[in-house]
Amino acid sequence: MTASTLKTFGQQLSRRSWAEPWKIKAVEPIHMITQEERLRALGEAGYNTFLLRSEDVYIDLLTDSGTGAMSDRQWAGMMMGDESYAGSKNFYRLEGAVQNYYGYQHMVPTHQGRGAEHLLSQTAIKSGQYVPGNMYFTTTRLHHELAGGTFVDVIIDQAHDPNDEYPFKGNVDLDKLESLIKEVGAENIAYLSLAGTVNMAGGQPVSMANVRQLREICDRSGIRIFLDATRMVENAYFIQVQEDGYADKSIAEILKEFCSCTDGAWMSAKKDNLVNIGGWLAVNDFDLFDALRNLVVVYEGLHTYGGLAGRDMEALAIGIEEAVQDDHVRSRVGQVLYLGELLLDWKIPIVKPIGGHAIFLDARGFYPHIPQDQFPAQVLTAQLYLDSGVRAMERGNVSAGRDPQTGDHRYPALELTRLAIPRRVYTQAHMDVAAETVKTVHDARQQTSGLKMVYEPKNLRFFQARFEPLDMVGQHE
Ligand code: P70
Repeated sequence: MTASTLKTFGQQLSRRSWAEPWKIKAVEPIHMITQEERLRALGEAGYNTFLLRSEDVYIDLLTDSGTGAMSDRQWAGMMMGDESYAGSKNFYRLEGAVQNYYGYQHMVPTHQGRGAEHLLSQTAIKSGQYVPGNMYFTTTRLHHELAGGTFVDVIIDQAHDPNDEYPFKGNVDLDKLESLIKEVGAENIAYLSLAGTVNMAGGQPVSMANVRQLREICDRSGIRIFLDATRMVENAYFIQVQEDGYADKSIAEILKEFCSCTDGAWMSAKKDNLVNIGGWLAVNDFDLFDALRNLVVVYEGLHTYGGLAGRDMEALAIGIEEAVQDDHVRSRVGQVLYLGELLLDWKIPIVKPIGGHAIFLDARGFYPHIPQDQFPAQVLTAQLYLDSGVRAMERGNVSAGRDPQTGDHRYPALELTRLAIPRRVYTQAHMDVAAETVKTVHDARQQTSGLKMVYEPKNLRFFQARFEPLDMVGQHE
């Protein structure tokens, strides 16, 4: 199929519209609790939106992970689960879908993305090696570190500036990568850890030109490239609409071309692949696959289910097919763009350009008076929830954690609050509510004060950390 046969209604008529290519068949009621109840709920949750009960949330923009709506075909597929311990037919359907749409030869299923990160890191990183990548992701970097590796950020500088409008802010800086190779030697580099649309940078894409150049550099030095394909379909969409020569190629064609420049990929299927749980790891090298297949039985399950039920693998195989449909991706990214453009019209500080899966509010722009060790992005998530029951996620100093060497906060350049949009779940009217709450909180920004962290877990602290408003600290002591 060529891209022209896949054009949406809006595109065919040269209109801007990006209406969803589906209608709603089942609904789940949601409701908004009172402001008094929200204040109590947030206090009980230690001012951390990860610790709220979902029943106390009105519009849940915490994450786009596992929160999407499955299609009627996927639900029908759930009834086709073959729950045999070994050799389930759904495994072969999943393997076929990964081979067909991503192009890798060998696939191991995992329970979710971090299961795949664990297996890859333990297998492909030797203690003491470096792992360059286009900005850190929390779980990815932790798995590098747990395997004895050291992550090195080689993303272009523009990615750290929320106002730089370069269209491919996910790109690797080739000079940074080459200097690292020169400095430490190719043998001390485990692999290049490349993410398609960079989550922590604001959902920013990598260009096809960049991955081609990376392939060349890595071929010259014998370094492998592994792709975090979690949101690579959305990356393919940005290539289609922004990179010369790709306007007439389908998302599916672009996805496969991009993946062909890499040696393998890991996946949190809870995002692009439209399932509530699942992941996979796929590589071309048989020996590496053999090692991964041997490790998956220790941590996840047999290599033909990897922690998933047969029915989950079936829904995932169908999800992969649906994920690469051009009209689906256009409407998905279009909804994110709709929310972002409302906020830009109101001059709210957000990361630009607008990315694929979420709007990232620039918390420094909201609260220049709150120092970074009083967690402005955490403050912003709390304020949004208090205003309207909209749940967002901190992506700043709390998420960045502590430097293992110095023990100090990492103080990242980006201090962001993420409004992630689940796939096929909310309507345009819900986006209006989200935009309005952001505006209200922005209008009240000068009266807002910081937070103190009163409980800090060792790993991935953002999930379970607890806070108190600074003006309240001491009242309980
Ligand atoms: C999110 C989720 C998960 C994720 C990801 C990328 C680019 C790997 C994974 C891991 C969930 C999350 C995870 C850690 C902190 C906060 C939120 N991202 N690579 O909301 O996959 O969750 O399936 O193990 O975005 O962005 P998984």
